[in-house]
Amino acid sequence: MKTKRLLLFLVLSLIVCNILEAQDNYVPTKENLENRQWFQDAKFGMFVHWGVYSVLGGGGDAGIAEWIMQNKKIPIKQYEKLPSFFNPLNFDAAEWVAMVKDAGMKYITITSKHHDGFAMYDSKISDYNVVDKTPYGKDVIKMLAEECRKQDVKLFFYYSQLDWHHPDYYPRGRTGQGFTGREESGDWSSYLDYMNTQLTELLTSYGPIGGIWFDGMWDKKDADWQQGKTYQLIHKLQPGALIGSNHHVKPYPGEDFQMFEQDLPGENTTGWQGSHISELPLEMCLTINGSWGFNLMDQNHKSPKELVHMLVKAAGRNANLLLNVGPMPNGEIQPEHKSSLKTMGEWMDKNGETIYGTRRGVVAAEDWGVSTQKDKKLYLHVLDWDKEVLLVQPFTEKVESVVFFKDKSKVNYRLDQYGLLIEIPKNKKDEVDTIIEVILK
Ligand code: FHN
Repeated sequence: MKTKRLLLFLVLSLIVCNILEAQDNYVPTKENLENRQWFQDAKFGMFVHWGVYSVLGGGGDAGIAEWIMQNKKIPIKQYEKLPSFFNPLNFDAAEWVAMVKDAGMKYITITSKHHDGFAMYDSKISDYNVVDKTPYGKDVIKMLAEECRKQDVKLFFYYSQLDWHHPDYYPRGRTGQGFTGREESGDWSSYLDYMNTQLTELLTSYGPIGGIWFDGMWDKKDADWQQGKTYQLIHKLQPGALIGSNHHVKPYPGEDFQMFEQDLPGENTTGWQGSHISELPLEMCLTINGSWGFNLMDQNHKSPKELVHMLVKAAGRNANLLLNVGPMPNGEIQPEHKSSLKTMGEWMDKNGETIYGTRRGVVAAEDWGVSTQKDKKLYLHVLDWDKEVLLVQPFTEKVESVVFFKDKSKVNYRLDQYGLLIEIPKNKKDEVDTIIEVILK
């Protein structure tokens, strides 16, 4: 077994070493560009934060559960006991993927390794993984990948560059200091080789994947991440795979999409977002309550209406919504989250035409709502407006017709130099989103 591992490591390292140039002059392949378009059309995906931290369910705090190792200063020696309690007997990949489809979601992005360094797949370079260290002993990522393929859902891998477990993640960054019990030494380039080898495993053992969702560079902002080498490796192994990195700054060469965490593009309630919105496909990720990983004490769930609003507002800003669930240690998704996803799916069943395949409409996002558009069809999503007359301005387009999307009944409107004035009688208002369909000339 050991010799097999060593051999595989050598082969993977050889692939890594052959790819040295940076991605500065990166030109995406045709397949990659097509996937970017697919991504922008898809609009809605499920983020999954699942790891051995779920066993602790946040440890009684309402904080971010997957950070428990750092927040409670749990040394590696103690944290390493957690995998032995991780036995998700109720995990049913087919059910997860069916739930995703029913919610109207088109892809899943799952944590292959979070900051705790524990691989949720059968890593060969390290036995700190779900197959070797848990009583469950199965590769949950493989099970999910197979089911995604069967049910035609794309799978992306989240990968944390930050690592609180690996000794060579050194010099340490802002987190994972002291308490972990690691020696105050390490070889950064060995860590990068380790990371590239794990990425190679992920890109060669699970079939075609949607892309890699990086996180954690912010921990060591000024380190030499040799990103070009990593990005080139990924694009060489799977040219169509989309790369995004949650570094909270302007995208670097080689990245294929840009993400925003807990904020719509252009907003910065978290204080993490840079002001730059790139021309790349955009994605906003969001928690349903306040935690990414499963948190027993966090009952602060956003309502289905709030969640639909986020999806619509993101679409009106050209961004996808990647909505997070933190599965429980038994492998099930929290019932509250399942129920919200079901309600969103019902909404998408009726109104998906105004979201999927659209782009931000000609009318800019306003306090009352947003617009989405596909060719000559402009959809005004009136989300927050209690008056019966709405003046949409500026509005310089020529109009063919204006109807309520729901029943195609005519909307009384006036178009003049002030903009497009529309009447929304009380009985036509939708509690969640009053959608007005405007056919442009
Ligand atoms: O620290 C992580 C956090 O646990 C979670 O994974 C989110 C998801 O966007 N990203 C990080 C913070 O930027």
